[in-house]
Amino acid sequence: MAEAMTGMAEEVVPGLLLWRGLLDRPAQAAMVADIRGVIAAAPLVRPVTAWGRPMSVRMTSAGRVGWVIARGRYAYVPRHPETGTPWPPIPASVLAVWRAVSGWDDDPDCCLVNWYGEGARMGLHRDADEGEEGFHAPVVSISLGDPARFRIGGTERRGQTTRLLLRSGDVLAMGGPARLAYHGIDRVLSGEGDLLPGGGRINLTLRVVRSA
Ligand code: MD3
Ligand code: FE
Repeated sequence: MAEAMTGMAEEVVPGLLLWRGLLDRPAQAAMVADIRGVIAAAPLVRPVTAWGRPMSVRMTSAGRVGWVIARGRYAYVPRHPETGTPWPPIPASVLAVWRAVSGWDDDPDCCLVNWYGEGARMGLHRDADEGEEGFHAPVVSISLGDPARFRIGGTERRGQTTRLLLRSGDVLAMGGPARLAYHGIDRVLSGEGDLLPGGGRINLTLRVVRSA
C-alpha cells in the first residue's frame, strides 16, 4: 500500500511528498468530526512561547504523548497540561492516512492538532523535539479547512525557500532531507474554504516520538 502510494505523490523538494486531495470531501468531514471528539476530550490551548507570547495557533494532541510548551520548554508529555488527563487516542481515520503514506512500520506516537483561526500563522521552525529515533521516521501532515500558504527551506534558517498552497484534503510526508528542514505557515486564506463553519484551518501532524 505505502509503496503504491508514493507513485501518486509529487516530490516538491527532496524528501517532501505531496498528495493533492488525498481525502475527498466526505472523508474530510468525517475527519473533522473525529477531531471535534479529540478536542472535546482534550481542549485546545494557546501555548505560550519561551518569550512569553501566546502562539496565534491553538493546539491539542491525541496519542501516547502530546506536544506542549511547559515552563518555556518544548516537550512531548503523556497528559494534557490543563486537565491532567491522558490524551485521547489518535482517531482511526487519521491512523489510516499514516499507514497509507508513511512507509513506516510503527504507528505514530503523537497527532498534533493545530487550529488556525483568522490571522493565525506559524513562523519558520524545525520539528526537532522528537528524539534521535523519531528523526528517522517521517512526519505526515493533513490539511483541513481553509487553504494556507506553506513555506519550506533547508536545514539552515537562512537560504532559499519553496512556497506551496495547502488545500483541504492535501497530505504531506516529510522524510529524508526534508525531515529537519525549516518550514512554516505564512498565512491562512480565511473564509476561502467551506469545510469549517465560520472558517478556519485544521492541520494534523503525525510523528514518531522516541528519545534514543
Ligand atoms: C516539513 N505545522 O505542527 S504542516 C507543525 O500547517 C507544523 O500547521 C504546519 O509545522 C501546519 O510543526 C505545517 C507541514 C509540515 C509539518 C511538519 C514538517 C511540514 C514539515 C516537518 C519537517 C519538514
Ligand atoms: Fe513544524
